[in-house]
Amino acid sequence: MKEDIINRAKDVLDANFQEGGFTIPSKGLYPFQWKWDSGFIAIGLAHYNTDHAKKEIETLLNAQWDNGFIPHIVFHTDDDSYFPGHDFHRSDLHPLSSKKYKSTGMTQPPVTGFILQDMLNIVDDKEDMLNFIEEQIDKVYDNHVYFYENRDPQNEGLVYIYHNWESGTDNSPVWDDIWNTMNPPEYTFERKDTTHVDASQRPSKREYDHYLYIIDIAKQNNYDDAKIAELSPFLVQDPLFNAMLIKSNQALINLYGLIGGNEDKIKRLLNWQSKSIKCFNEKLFDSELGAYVHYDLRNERAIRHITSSSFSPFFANIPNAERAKTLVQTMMDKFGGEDKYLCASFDPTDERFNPRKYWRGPVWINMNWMLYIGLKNYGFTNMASQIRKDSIELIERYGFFEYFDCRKDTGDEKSTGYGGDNFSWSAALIIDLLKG
Ligand code: 9WN
Repeated sequence: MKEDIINRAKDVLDANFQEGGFTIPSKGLYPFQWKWDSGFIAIGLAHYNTDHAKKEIETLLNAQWDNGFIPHIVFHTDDDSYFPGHDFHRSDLHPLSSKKYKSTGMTQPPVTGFILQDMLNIVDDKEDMLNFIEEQIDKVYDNHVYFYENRDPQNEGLVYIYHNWESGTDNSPVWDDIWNTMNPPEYTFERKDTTHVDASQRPSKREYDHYLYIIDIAKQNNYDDAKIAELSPFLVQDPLFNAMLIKSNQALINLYGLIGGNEDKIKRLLNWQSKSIKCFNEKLFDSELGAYVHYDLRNERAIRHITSSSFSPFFANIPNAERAKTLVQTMMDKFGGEDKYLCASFDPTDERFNPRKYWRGPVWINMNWMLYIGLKNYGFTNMASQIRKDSIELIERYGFFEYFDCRKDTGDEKSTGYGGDNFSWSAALIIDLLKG
């Protein structure tokens, strides 16, 4: 059974690998290279095709801008089956954007640092992988410099995102609080996603108006970070995004340690690290909810809802032992129970929860993978095993979908996985969970 899933997962990844040396997340729905997808995909590839794993990361990092920024989508081809495409995003407006690759002008969670370390841990030929890492690591470091120098206006050690697509958790109910502060124009455009996936599983047209409007403001200012910080109606300190940055800081410290030299960089990373972890714990923990929450920097208030991102600090070793216990208790009370698969992307007890709509409730394998590793490292073995078991069961039951209903019994005989099928990171991370 285990070998069968691994073989089928490899088939998914191989079918999604493109001539240009990158892997699309899902055929039809997502035809380009996405930043955090690439990282998760490289982990799966590292288990059986090191060349492709290296290529995946190299191709992404080749599209880096001269200011260290790494975009969320790299448009390697002129495929017009995705909206909004490169002609809407217009990365060329930024003076330091890549001249060679068209991309978006927004980013995604900074996974690449810890991915490099994971790749090294997975492969047999450590020397070869360390050589590769030595070639690439400064690009990732420069990306962290970009974040701390441009995305932290109050010098807190916490970086902001200026668009919900930067979070990776695109239509989380958390963003509803921001949408309530905005009134964007009605855009006229042709949705492409809903030609691949039922509209009930995707964001609404009105949500897309908000998404496009924020990009328009950034474009009117040529994607200038200082202007975005001043003007964007969406400016959020996201626990998931910052936890990934902290996890990647630590990986860079470890990897530079193995490579040798680079004392100045290690010193700078260590400074960011202590400041970021401290502020993360002081500012983003909500003791009444017993969980970490998002902070709306534009409107200077916490967004008090619990999501799977609320538990991502486990992955980056952020909570102390006492807080970790509180966090697990919250997870068990609200997200756990015999009738549910772990871990819903949004609090199932909250009225905004929707079990089948994208990031408003469904289980995502990348979040589960992160939570599994985090909980295991903290010694919450039962909870970690449950998340691993549930992830494997969902894939066995439904296939390599993008997201899944967390209810074990939906009362619907036709229940299936949701979103894109043959979804790359679901395949990649199941390989890692099964081999780990
Ligand atoms: C916008 C590719 C991406 C993921 C995101 C996921 C979804 C895109 C979309 O697909 O977002 O970036 O068009 O909905 O939410 O996490 O990286 O798989």
